[in-house]
Amino acid sequence: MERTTLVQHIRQQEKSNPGATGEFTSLMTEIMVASKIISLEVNSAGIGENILGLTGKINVQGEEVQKLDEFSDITFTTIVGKSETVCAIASEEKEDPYIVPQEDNPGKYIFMMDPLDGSSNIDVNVNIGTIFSIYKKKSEGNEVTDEDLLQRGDEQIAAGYIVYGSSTIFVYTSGNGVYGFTLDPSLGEFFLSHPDLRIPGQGSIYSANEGNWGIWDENQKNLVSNLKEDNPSSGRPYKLRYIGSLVADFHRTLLKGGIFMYPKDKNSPEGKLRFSFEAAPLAFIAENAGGKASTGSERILDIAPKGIHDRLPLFIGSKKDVEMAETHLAAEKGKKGGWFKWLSG
Ligand code: P6P
Repeated sequence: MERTTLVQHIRQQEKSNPGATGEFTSLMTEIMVASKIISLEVNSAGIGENILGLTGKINVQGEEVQKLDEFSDITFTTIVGKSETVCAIASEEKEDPYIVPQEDNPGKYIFMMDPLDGSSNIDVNVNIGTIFSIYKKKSEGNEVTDEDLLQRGDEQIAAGYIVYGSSTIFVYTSGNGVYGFTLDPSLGEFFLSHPDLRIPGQGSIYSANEGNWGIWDENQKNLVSNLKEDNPSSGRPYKLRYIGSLVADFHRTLLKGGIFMYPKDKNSPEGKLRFSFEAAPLAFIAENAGGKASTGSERILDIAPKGIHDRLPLFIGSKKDVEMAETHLAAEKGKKGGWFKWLSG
């Protein structure tokens, strides 16, 4: 059987782009190299030198920094920073973006990343992942400005994630379909394993941290109560699946459908997840796979952040399920959401 490598696929995609210079292929190749290095570390974590555990540092998000967080951040920043394809790298782990110095021949792309999302799960061997987003520099001249760093989600050139688990899978879109590649560790090569991924129009799984029930608002509670109602004719109750690692929960949603939600709550009135490093790239992937992504009221890709660490609520997955969620969240306070109204169309 013919096996298409990730680089071959990117080159094929780039051929259909007349203005292509090959810089995008170079950048994606370097992202792939970094992901292979991290995959090796993640899969050997706990064997030999002690790469597990905490560094004792607190990142800009106020979260404890795992050694693998720091390793992943440094690996991507070093490799992508030397690729001569990007002029800035913004990381969830760092307050300020890394600006590529002139002596390193900065390129035309802006690279955004969560270098290792879900890292609190590393020590319990749960899937974790890297999420990335690529924009084009918009401002004139060499300086990187907010015009470059705070772009609307739908100005992304490409987005992707790598999930490090039982196998390492690289998923990306450059706006022309969503493709998944599985790492063959014996060859050290990613091969096309998920051609043209599409999210089912409606699913039967919801994914949320119900431990936050007590700090959710009424409409959010009504939404989840509706999903759990025993009503087989409308495909309910939905199953609950929550891994607590966004990349893993999203990857399952992409493949099986349903809805992942991280709503705002009393402790996180803006929401917990980050626009630049989580919501925008996954929303770009979800929409390119026929799905939907919103804050519960606003399309994620219509948003331009005010700061690179902005947080927001996230409802993402099957189009019908996200629309159903939006209906409930828009219901008048205290009134049940319009599940049946929604179902009857
Ligand atoms: P909670 C992991 O820390 C993370 O950023 C995402 O990967 C995950 O979806 C979310 O937080 C889990 O948050 O509050 O349910 O532990």
